[in-house]
Amino acid sequence: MSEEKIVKTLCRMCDDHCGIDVHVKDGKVVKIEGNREHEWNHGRLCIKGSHGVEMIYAKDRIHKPLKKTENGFVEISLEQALDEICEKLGKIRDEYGARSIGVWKGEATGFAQEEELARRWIHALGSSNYFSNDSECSIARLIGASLVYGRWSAQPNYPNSRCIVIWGSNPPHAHPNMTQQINAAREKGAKLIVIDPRYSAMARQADIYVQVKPGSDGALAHGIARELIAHGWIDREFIDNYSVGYDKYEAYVQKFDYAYVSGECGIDAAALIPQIAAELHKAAPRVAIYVGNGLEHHENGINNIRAVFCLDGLLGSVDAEGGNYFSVPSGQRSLTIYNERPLLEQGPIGVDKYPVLYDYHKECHTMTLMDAILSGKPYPFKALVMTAANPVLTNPNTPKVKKALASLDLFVVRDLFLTETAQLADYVLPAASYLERSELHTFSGLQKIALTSRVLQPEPDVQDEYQFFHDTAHRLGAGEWFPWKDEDELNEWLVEDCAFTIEDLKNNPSGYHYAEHQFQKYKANAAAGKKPFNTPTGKMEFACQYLKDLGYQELPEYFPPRSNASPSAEYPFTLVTGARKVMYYHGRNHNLPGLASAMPDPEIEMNPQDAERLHVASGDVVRVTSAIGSIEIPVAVMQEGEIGVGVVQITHGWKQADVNRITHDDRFDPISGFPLMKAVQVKIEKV
Ligand SMILES: Nc1nc2c(c(=O)[nH]1)N[C@H]1C(S)=C(S)[C@@H](COP(=O)(O)OP(=O)(O)OC[C@H]3O[C@@H](n4cnc5c(=O)[nH]c(N)nc54)[C@H](O)[C@@H]3O)O[C@H]1N2
Ligand SMILES: Nc1nc2c(c(=O)[nH]1)N[C@H]1C(S)=C(S)[C@@H](COP(=O)(O)OP(=O)(O)OC[C@H]3O[C@@H](n4cnc5c(=O)[nH]c(N)nc54)[C@H](O)[C@@H]3O)O[C@H]1N2
Ligand code: SF4
Ligand SMILES: [Mo]
Repeated sequence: MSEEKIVKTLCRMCDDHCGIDVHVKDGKVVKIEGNREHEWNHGRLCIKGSHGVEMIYAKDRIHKPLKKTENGFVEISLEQALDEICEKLGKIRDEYGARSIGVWKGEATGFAQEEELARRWIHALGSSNYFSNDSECSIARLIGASLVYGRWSAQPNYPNSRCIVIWGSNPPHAHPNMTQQINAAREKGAKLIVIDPRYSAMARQADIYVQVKPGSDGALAHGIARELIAHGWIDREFIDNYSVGYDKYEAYVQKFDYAYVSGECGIDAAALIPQIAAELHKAAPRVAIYVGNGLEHHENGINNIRAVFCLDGLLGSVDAEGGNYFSVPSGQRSLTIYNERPLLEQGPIGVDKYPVLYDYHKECHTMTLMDAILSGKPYPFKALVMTAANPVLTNPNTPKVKKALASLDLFVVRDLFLTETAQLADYVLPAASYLERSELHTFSGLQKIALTSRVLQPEPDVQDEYQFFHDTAHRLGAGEWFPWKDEDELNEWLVEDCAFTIEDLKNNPSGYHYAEHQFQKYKANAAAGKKPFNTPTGKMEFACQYLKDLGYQELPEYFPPRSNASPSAEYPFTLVTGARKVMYYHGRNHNLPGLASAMPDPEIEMNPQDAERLHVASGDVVRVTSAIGSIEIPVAVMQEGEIGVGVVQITHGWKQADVNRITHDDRFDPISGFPLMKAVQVKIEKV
């Protein structure tokens, strides 16, 4: 019997990346605890983090490559699987061209080097068709921030904030460490404003809670802007020197008086807006506004998000201490090869419909892909390699997703489990979990970087992301792009231009602090003769010529959501989907009893007045129908005020009541291409 040892690394049961102490005995993980020395989580873990052990050793984990035959899946060797997959990919490439092949990265491996590896791989093979969960995850708000102030990922600087606005996000369920930072700031006196159609866990702690109708956030943002402007509570110095389009914007927001905002948002704007504006003014520029998924999954998503980010400009909180901070990058090298091989001439799927998504994120559009597979237009799309995703449960219009993926000539899925999506694959490859890989992670808000430890060696047929892309690229004649022997060599290369080394990272398993915070860098940029902001004009853009040139609105114009503009007699309820539950992660963890036992059944959250009208009580089953389809699901009647009248909520990821069977893959935000998932018009009947 060997001694129990502790290996410090990061949790990746969610994207929060908490510092963890992994207890290992006789080559097995026996326990996962929080790392108390880690500045991010200070030893805290959520329920998913400690259950990492259960996932790693789950009974249904796949250990061998699976090949689909007439008699179902059979186990084959890794060598055979890779040889056969590459032979088929090669043939498809010869027959239909490289662009008939694509790669798709899901949420489970992260947004840094694993994402870039997938991008590199597909471009190395000569195709530009890179897809990911990002077509419906957080990218809309990042594009929104980029359009307004040229910054991909602004980080609310909560520790120094005096007023925090959580807009369409529920950190206690979705972002545990952000919640701790918010709590700490509140202990120092910061005010909290929460804007959400549900009285969420975060809303319960708010000084001001605004129960908006889904999709009406742009109207509220403009109403707040109008109030700030009317009082002169705006940062004139910032606006005059560092922004464009202010006058047009000021004229536009005048329409958003209390009456209009009250009608659109379903709130008492005359009471709430003066309160909100006064709090923002008292705290400015130390106002940290965080936008979540709640604003993204709408047909008017980007413009509503732009409307919110314009408030940062009015308040001068852009890149300010306690405001929305632009963190300093670590200098890590990029793996993408867009400069070397742009491949734009190939017509990446969806680029014609959603040029902004491609321009800002080089992302093809997953929902357009389903149509392309099924129709063969604009060109035949035949083979897809997918890693760390489960779109059968996570993309809208499940029946179409299944039909499309099942009709591919070659579909390869890398996962830990035989998911609903993997079941459609021709080959399923067992993937290394986060404890079986080593990769870099940047905590941008803290300006720290860490190298994760390969706590366990993967089993012989289980590959990490790099090894898979390396081995297949070499078989397909693209080995020159994957010269590194393994992940460790790759990690060395990634930090070669940095002011620190891999040794520094190994010596600092709780994170290496690579830079001090620098606020309001636009001033230093201007003084040095550089563009203050990374936008086309170099300024913060209340009005955006780039969007105008593409035929979109120059100003962040508000368009009422369909549920306001054209209420439907047939589908009278507004369905919000995807509100996070602590124990689940999209389609994940439903197979882990330790987590699933905490919430075994799906539910539709409903206001008591609606429940009474429908003659249903908690536990009764209802049929929920949209223009796309129907599902049946038990009711959970909320307390009065916990959710608006006429609004219902269903969390995605449940195969027995998969809400994405009824979400739309035909209604999108025209700028980002994000699907309508948060104001779906539905009817509800008792079963
Ligand atoms: N436990 C757990 N944590 C997760 C995830 C998970 O699946 N499980 N997923 C992770 C991922 S990939 C992401 S992108 C993040 C998302 O993180 P968040 O954006 O924080 O997601 P939610 O917790 O669903 O919070 C969204 C909130 O928006 C509200 N909302 C819905 N529609 C509207 C609207 O029209 N206007 C406004 N103002 N609010 C609205 C919902 O009621 C909900 O409370 O969470 C991450 N964290
Ligand atoms: N209706 C509705 N639908 C939504 C949303 C919503 O709010 N409403 N939210 C959307 C959002 S924000 C997102 S991000 C997407 C997420 O969409 P997906 O990325 O498709 O979601 P997951 O279910 O998390 O799929 C991750 C898969 O990776 C596997 N996995 C776990 N660890 C590893 C690993 O280390 N390596 C590999 N290779 N695989 C691993 C898991 O078993 C799981 O099957 O869902 C979207 N879908
Ligand atoms: S919040 Fe939970 S799941 Fe996410 S990294 Fe931390 S411990 Fe892991
Ligand atoms: Mo996401």
